[in-house]
Amino acid sequence: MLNPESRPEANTAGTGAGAKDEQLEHRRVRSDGAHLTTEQGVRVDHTDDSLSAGERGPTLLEDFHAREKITHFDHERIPERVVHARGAGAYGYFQPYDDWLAEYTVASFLTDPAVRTPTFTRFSTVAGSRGSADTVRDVRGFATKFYTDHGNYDLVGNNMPVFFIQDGIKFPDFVHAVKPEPDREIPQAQSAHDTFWDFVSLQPETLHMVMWLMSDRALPRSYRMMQGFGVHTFRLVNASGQGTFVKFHWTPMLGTHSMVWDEAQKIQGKDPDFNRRDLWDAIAAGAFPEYELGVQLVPESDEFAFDFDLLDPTKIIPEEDVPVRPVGRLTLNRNPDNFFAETEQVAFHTANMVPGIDFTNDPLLQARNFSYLDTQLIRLGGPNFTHLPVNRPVVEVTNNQRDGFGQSRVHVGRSSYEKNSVGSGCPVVGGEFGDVFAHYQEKVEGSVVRRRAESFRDHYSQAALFWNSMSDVERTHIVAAFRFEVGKVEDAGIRTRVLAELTRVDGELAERVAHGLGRSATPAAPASEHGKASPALSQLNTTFGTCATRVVAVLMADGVGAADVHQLRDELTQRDVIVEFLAPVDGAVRSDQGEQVAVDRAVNTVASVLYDAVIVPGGDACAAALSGDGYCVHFVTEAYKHHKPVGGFGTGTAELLQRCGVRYGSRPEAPTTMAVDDGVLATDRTGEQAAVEFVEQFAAQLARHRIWERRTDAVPA
Ligand code: HDD
Repeated sequence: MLNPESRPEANTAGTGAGAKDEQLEHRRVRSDGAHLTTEQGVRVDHTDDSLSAGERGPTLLEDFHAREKITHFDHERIPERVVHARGAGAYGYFQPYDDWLAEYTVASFLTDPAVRTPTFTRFSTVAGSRGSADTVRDVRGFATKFYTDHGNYDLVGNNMPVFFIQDGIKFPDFVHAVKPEPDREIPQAQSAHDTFWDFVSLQPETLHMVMWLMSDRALPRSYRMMQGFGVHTFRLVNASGQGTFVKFHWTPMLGTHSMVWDEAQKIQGKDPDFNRRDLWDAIAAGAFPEYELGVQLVPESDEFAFDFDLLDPTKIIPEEDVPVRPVGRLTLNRNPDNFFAETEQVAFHTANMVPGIDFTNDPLLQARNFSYLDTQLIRLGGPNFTHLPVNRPVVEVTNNQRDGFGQSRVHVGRSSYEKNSVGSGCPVVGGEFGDVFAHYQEKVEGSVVRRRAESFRDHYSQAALFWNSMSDVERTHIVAAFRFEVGKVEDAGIRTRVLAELTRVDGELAERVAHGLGRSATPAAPASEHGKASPALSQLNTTFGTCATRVVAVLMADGVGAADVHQLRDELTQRDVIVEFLAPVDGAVRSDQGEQVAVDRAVNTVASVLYDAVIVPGGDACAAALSGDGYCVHFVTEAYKHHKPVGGFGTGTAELLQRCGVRYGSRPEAPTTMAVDDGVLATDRTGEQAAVEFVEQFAAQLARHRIWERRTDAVPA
């Protein structure tokens, strides 16, 4: 339960924020109190038995109801997205903080703080199919459709700021390599296989992105706790037609946090819908996810001021060189009504642009501008997918495009061409820049060539920059990820080539990976020894400080101190922490005073990997019962192994934590005073004041997300 006072109102009116919701209301169909009819609106008397000649005879063709019902069912599926098939979406709104960006763009949805623009955002994994698990090692999609007053604008980004390839013509090759191998169709939603690493080893341009993929960024704790990036350099255009290069960044207000790999793998079995459920539940509980939009701006005069090409999507602009300036905030405040109608049918397109934003010649972006429209034609069955409720702009659509499968507009009048006189010359073409989209007038000249620019050739410097910028713990995770992934590669030649490429990024990285593979790294000088780092790239340098919406398990059994657990829950809920009471069986446990304490779930229906922290309450009988329950002991040990805060509150809990292998700093036994060490907090005190002090300290640990410095290699879970 969240603290009700901190819940913002859903869909509170603001300029335009409710416009999409109002539009959708006209398309919502509710069955409450309705009669069952055919698609023709004819009421049906019976739907459980087919019409047949005699009770045991053949089914009759004239049973139009059965035929229609089965036919419709037979056609229910549409092709899944060729990439990003697995996803979850939510409606919301975007609101700028102020108007400072108006100097650079005429896009009022980015510059007018009075305007709340309705949005739909879809998060996704990339490689897996629609039914694959959420917590795989993968890039996450972060695509937002802004239903602006000037038409739809789509920012189709990822949670990593670079991409695997530089030119879209290689996208089919890349996707074929990462998808399940075509003969056996395995592995599902994994990059840990030969074809992916074969591609990587032969295409050094992938290396920078591969560093991100092997990092904790590929294992977000929640869609609510990951960054987003537009990736490409785009262009803002102001009222005088002047362009400025721009990179878009989304920063989650809850901080950027990840899981550990072991945990992510286990969640794939315990709750394959983990991230989807997390998003839905948070929005349903009123804990609306929020992200700040920021921009890095580069004047056109500085186009060549960097040691990389701004048009190269495998490069970042270090934030230390060009700071990210805040623009406004996205709030996701409404779950869709129907997954298929909205989340599945939403159609994003990088070329959905509005006045004030424009493209650059990034060759990856140029290909995307073709691919997204093309893919919707097969996925959604024809050119009228823009009429689908989730895809419709909130502004009027008037043009001379006509007919096609699923045409839902009834165009009135005789003219469907431009210019016309019979339709009074309508729809009228043109208007002031800002109201109309006019392509940016960039001067372009050159010979027709099929050749990569020299400025795109350095594939190692920023891969090394990323490695240099990581903390020790992040480096350890990256090395472990490479060992896991390349360790799954069967072809020895591919392993050798990957190690050779890593050597060119950083010698220490290559050596540590090679060691895990039982090899020695091929000696070669790193291609880049600039020694530079960008501190902003380390997740440990992102924002910490809130424990809101973290989920804490309180394990309990008969004999628990009822007043204590309720007090703990109240104190944590005040901080917007979600608390669940778990016990060996569902229903209720009997407290030390003989009263019933309601249990939220039986512990065997969940697992520690689904929680951010665990608390074991006393007294002695409860602690003893939990000590004797293997599932409960494993729960605590595993949470401890995964660097989560662990708490013991009340008598007997120090012994219980010891039984679970929980160490207190360098000591095996937890002391009974109220002190925290290594993310473990234990006390044998009880009562109201003790609970207040305990939660104060425990919440601070929770806000750290994970106790990364805790050594857990030897923990057997
Ligand atoms: Fe893409 C989907 C993000 C490169 C072709 N892409 C898709 C989605 C996201 C991205 C978030 C899911 C949208 C949704 O939720 O419906 N894609 C990216 C990013 C890229 C990128 C950040 C590099 C910077 N994509 C990329 C290239 C191509 C595509 C180079 C093709 C040349 N992407 C597609 C697609 C998809 C898609 C095939 C599949 C389903 C869809 O578009 O609607 O057209």
